[in-house]
Amino acid sequence: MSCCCCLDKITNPELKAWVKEFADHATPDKIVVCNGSQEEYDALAAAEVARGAWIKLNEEKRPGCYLVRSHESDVARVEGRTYICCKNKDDAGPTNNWMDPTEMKKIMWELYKGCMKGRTLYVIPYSMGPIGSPLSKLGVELTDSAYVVCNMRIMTRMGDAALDLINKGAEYVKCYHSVGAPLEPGQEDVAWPCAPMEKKYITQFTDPGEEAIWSFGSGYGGNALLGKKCFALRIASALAKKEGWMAEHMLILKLTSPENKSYFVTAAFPSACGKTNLAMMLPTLPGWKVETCGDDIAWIHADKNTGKLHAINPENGFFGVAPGTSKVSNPNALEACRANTIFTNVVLTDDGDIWWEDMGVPAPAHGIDWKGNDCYASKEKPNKMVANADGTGEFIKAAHPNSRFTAPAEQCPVIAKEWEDPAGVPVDAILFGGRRPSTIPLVNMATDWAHGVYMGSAAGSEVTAAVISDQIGQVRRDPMAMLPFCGYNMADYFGHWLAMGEKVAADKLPKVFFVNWFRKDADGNFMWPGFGDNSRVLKWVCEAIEGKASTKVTPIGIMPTDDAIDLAGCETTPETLKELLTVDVEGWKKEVAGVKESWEKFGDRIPAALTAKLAEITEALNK
Ligand code: OXD
Ligand code: MN
Repeated sequence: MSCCCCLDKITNPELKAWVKEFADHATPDKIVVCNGSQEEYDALAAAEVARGAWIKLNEEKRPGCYLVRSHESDVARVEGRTYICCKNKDDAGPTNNWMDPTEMKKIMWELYKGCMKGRTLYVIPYSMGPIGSPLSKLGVELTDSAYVVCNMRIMTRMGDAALDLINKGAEYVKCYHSVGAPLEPGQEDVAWPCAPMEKKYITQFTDPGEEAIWSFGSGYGGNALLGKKCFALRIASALAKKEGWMAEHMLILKLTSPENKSYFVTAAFPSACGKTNLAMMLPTLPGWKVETCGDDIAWIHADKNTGKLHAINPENGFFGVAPGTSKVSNPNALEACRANTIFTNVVLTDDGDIWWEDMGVPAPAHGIDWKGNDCYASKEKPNKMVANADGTGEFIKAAHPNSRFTAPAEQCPVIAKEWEDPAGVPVDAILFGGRRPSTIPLVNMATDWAHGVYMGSAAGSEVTAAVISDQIGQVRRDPMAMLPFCGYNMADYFGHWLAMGEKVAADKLPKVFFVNWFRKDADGNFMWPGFGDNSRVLKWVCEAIEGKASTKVTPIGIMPTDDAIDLAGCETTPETLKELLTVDVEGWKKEVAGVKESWEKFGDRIPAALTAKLAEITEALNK
């Protein structure tokens, strides 16, 4: 191994020893300690282009942008291979895969043996949250993937500044990552190396003082960019429980009224419910403005100065789902990825640009799909692609449904000036939501914090025919949108939410709301226009925060009166709005029974305050 002199940059002896120990085991050809510079990023990208793994996009149309195609088997997070490892199985809870930490370490250490042969070991020091903020946390990821280095540079504050803090003795979380594809001498590398599914492991060790992430076999997104889901949610949620704060799967937005009063709102929605769109929304209500602080993760603390809950976005970029991001749904996201962006698994056009389904622009006459095959604009529908050169035949998904753009947050045209405030932003409202074609009204406010926690614990999304046909209409519960991301027993997590309510005076706690943009009528059409028109709901949320909203008390919470949502200039009729704001008592009885059933697997670990809330709502519905 050529042990490069840049290891000298590591003056923290414990970090140096840890890197050396792993290098001796994984046997890379060389070690590079990443400094996080543009030059370093450019050189890595150029080397990936030179070996044919990445494609440099048209410099005029997409300056500083690259297209990468993953292996066909390595396209998403692998929840079935994701583990929470702690000594006591019950602490991981019934919603997480669990293995004994010693056993898992044995399996994975064996996998790591020689796994970096023929490759470079990159040492990535990084900060989740602004460098030096008391709310930020540090990590070091050891990886053999240049794709990971470049994505981590966009998604985190990576390089010398983070290393400096660690060299001075700051705590950090140790993260191993390998694509799990050693190269024998003379063997040519493939474009996207990875290991077969049965060898992939995404492991979080969560016992106090033992926090670590070991990832093997996948190079994609949340499996490999370890600062994101593994650290900022799974490890962070476990740390947060211990230390008295919260790590949540939430966007953070700043909303400013025509009177120039600003509010900060966080929102937790499961995947495919439009978090990034809401975070960057262009309000249709005149005079209202939405700015973005974050689109995926919020770390929330009780602030000593303001006495309120404050949120920071620990990330530095957006790892957004490409298909569906369009000039209509999210022009700000499109602008954010106009330059300096890594695109993964989208379509390459003949002029060196990119395309995906529902981008709001017609499909190119010819392109290369995410698998590297030719694809053509459909004759039948201009916004679809087919495999036949004459434009006939079945539509294909030319961009993978989970194709992504990795873009720097600062490039978002509506990034809020407070987004990097080291003290975070004061949270005025928390929204929960999901894709619910029936029953759940447009908006509903919790009567108190415990009711808000109940609302979050009941969150879920209805499975549509397009996804899994034998579960149509069924609700998949995804409490607080954290089902795949909570690093410990979810019943204890509900308890922690309740405890956080004690840290702040009742009048300083954020108000909690449940929203549903996805109600459908009997013909299956959406009843609410969504997107920029969601500003109408946000306006009512602000009025409710001010205590000035027109409200009615219902068995399920506090709702707008039929005329309380501003419909000026909106296509929705007052009759439809009335329907969207009606409590379907029979539907709600089933809903509450569904929540109760979803708690059964936690046994008596569900906090009494939540059981009491459920009983209270059931009683009110039965009256
Ligand atoms: C994400 C997810 O990638 O939630 O943000 O899956
Ligand atoms: Mn997410």
